Amino acid sequence: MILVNLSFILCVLACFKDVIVSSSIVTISNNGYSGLLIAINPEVPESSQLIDAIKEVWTDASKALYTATKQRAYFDQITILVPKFWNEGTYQPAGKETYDAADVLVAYPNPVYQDQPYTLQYGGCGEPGTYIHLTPSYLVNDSFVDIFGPKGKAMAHEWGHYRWGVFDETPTYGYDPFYYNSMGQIEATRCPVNLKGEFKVIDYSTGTTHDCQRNVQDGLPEDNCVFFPYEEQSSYLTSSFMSNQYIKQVELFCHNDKNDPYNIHNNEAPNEQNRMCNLRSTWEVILDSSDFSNVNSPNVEILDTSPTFRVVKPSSSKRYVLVLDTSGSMDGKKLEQMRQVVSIFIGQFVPTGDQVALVEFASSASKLTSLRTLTDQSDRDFLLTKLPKDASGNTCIGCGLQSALAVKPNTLIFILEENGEDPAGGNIVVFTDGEENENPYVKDVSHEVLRAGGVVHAIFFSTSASNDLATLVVDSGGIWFYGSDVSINSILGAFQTLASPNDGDVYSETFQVHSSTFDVDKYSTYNGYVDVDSTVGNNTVFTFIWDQYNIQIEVVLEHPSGCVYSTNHLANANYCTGQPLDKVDLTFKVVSFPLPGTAEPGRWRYYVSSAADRLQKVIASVTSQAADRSKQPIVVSSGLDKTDVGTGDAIVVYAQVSQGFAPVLDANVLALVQQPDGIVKELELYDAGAAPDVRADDGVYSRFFTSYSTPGSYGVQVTVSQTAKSYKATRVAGSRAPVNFGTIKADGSVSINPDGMQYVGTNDVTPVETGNFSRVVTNEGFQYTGIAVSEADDFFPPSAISDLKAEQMDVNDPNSGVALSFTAPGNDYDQGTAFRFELRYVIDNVTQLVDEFENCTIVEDTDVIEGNLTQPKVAGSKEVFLISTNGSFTTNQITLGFALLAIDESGNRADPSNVAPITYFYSSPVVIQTTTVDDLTTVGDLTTVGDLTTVGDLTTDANTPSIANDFTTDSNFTTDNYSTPKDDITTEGYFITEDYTTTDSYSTEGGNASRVTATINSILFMATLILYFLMT
Ligand SMILES: [Ca+2]
Ligand SMILES: [Ca+2]
Repeated sequence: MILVNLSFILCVLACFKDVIVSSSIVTISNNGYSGLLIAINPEVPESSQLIDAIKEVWTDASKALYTATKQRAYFDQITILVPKFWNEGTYQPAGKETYDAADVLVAYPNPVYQDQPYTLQYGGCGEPGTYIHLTPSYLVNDSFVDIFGPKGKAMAHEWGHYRWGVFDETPTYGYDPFYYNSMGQIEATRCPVNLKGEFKVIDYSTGTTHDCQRNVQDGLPEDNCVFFPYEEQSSYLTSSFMSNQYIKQVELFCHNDKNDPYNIHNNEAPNEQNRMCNLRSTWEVILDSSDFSNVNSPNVEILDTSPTFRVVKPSSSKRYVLVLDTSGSMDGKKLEQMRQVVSIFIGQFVPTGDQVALVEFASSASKLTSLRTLTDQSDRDFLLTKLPKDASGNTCIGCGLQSALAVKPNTLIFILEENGEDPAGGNIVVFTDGEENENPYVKDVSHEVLRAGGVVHAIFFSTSASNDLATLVVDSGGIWFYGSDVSINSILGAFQTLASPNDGDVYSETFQVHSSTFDVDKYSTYNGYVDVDSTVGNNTVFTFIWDQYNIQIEVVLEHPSGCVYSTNHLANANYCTGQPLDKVDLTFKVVSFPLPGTAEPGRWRYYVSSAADRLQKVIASVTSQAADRSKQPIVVSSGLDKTDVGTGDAIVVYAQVSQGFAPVLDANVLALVQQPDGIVKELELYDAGAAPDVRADDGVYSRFFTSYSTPGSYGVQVTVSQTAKSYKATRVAGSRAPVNFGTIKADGSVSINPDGMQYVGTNDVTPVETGNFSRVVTNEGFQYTGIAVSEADDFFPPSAISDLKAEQMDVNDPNSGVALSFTAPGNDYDQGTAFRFELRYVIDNVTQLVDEFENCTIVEDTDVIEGNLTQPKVAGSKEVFLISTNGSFTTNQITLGFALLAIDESGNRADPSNVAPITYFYSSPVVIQTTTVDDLTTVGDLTTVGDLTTVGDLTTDANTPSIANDFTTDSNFTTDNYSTPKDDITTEGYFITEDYTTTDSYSTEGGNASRVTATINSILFMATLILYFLMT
């Protein structure tokens, strides 16, 4: 418990990750994984004990993984990246490794998960996760073994989520912990069903358990009921790692191998694995991964699975070589725009201490400056004087790359290593507007760049990306952006993203809080505003870029209090302290207002006017840093599921909004997708748990994008702002290591795990309203390589429904029907409205819906009691259908499975939905319970039934007076120990007894005795019945 409290104290520290696309470089060959990167957050103090703990845990993990994969995989090479300020130990210099690209983060706790290991996993079945998060406390404290099992096994569980995209088989948030199996019996959600145990409610205050009650409505166990596995399982049990990894015998994954029926997948459990992977076992999904399909077959000869570890530290500064295109096509406006954005990158974005060099290329390339460390303003000013002013000639991108690597061609004295550093990990940023047309080509120099370890990024200032350069970018671990000269704010955003320190230190990160493009003519004033929130404010800069003439724009910036800063320096009674603040750069056509201190939170307004005779196109951008280290800034990161998309395929845009590790919910999240023609399409992203969004309310917002028009490169920006309801979440749905709440020992006694208590329920924390805020992030771009699409074309089917749920309307009524609920897909994936649904079902063999949907029985319109299969609602709406199940069955219950798909008006068919199985009762499973309830209405509170076995509890129940009324005329039962009624009841005459359970004892007082006896007998009788029922 001490650990928990400590966690909360430490949690004021921030930890996050900038890019949510998986940037893992883990590979597997000869059964060994290499490239695994474990990064320690900069807030974690230096600790050799922590390094040792990481090594020990992952050495164990390697062994567990080798067993779990049946000798197919282990961890061969692992790199540990320590923070750059750790300086007591001996660390090798890091190459490309960055905190943001790590597979495993070692950072202070997520306020909701505390020290529970978990994986950020928002992709579909079989898709990799974003990172595994471990806390230093988890790694170094042995006490966690009691809660999550041996750490190596817990890591193997998380690796399942992270690497192979399998999901939990235990009930995670939003999934039912108990269900009726096809025999009509209650089962705990788990895998396999042969993992045996009992259902208990834990009373942590007394350290005791009691049997679970059943709900009146559906007969399933009460809310606080927990599955307690037996500590000793059958010797056949070996699975499952995604279910109860803490059980001693669990060493493998649930599978579909009929030769081992004991550990076969449980496809009846209502868990995330069954929903997301459509009833497939975790082991099937794992074997289908590229790690194992036709490669890395089992190798029993690996005797030592211990990984080798490298411990590395990043260099203290980042290095950038800007490789700028000055070919003829850049001449004029484009060159000027490039100069503007690069001037802001150098002037504002690159953190102090980092290094920048400049190279230009056209028909050939030349170095403009060596790497220069940005120590003060003079260094930035010096670099700005070196920016190219002319453009002519051909485009030789390979020359530029070679020049980034070599001062003189062929000597390979790297610019990146001029200051004595290893070129590995240095950033080469290529800014180009065209296809290369001069030797050497990119493909001729790619190997040199890769060998040197440089990370290549590209900004394509054109309608298409150079394929070879895009490939090199991806291969080198860089990112590429696409921008149009129609509006350069996305390019500005790209430079903003590139300037991120990638080291996990959110307090040194610069955030873009506003970005907009607008026109100003001579006779009008444009006004806009920015909501600066209290989590940012340091080093806030308002920047305005204009494009016409050397006639500057006039800008008035209004503080939330009403005072102003202005480019007009004439006397004004309402100037803020510090006026004049503006820095006007006529060379680059940029006005900026670097605010002193911490910007006042609130709404800042700006007014822009121009004296030019022609329209001025103006870009406004506002950047800021965290206010102080006591308050985590709200952070947005975004990603795409791919960077290449063809005809008929959709791309998924993700954005994660968080404050520290806590998700921000109900935010207004928009993706702005810039087409090759410069037109921007707006797409709202949702966190509702409908495809493509895996989980509702986890702060990851997702949406399909299908609005392609022409082949070419598309840029993506994401803007996020609050809605009236935005708040920091109270809970997180996610892929956590299941908790050992306790076990049943071999002698039948219950062993409660006291440390499990903190993980009971949903771990709600108090919601915090965000207030007004705004953020802009610029994402990597993507290429559409399909055919041109016109308005009339319809290449896109509706999306596959991923959240179908089936429930019997009323388990007590055999004619109540099946309620189906799901989120409506659209005409094109999740856009628009589909044309109709095709709903099918099977009896018993529910996997038939997965294997051969088309051969399953169709649900006719006449079977639909409520809803209309031919009138889908608009995408994102909640759909509910009530299906008739009238018929004559001789059994008490049957198993039904449902699945459906949507069809658009062009006849495009979606893939079938997840399969929703249901046990449908013709004979109510809660009949006995109902009778019991009726009989016990005098008690008024069925939840005390279990307590009746420990009779003393009854008197503590709030509803006791209703019992008391039956027994007595007043408050005899308000005292605290019913099991020794003598003590309690002496205050009134009639119940003076020696033995409460013996009915004659009550008759000693005559009068009320018979009524009392009857009632008590009734209660005891029913309690016996219920116990009997629970035991069967
Ligand atoms: Ca989500
Ligand atoms: Ca369509």
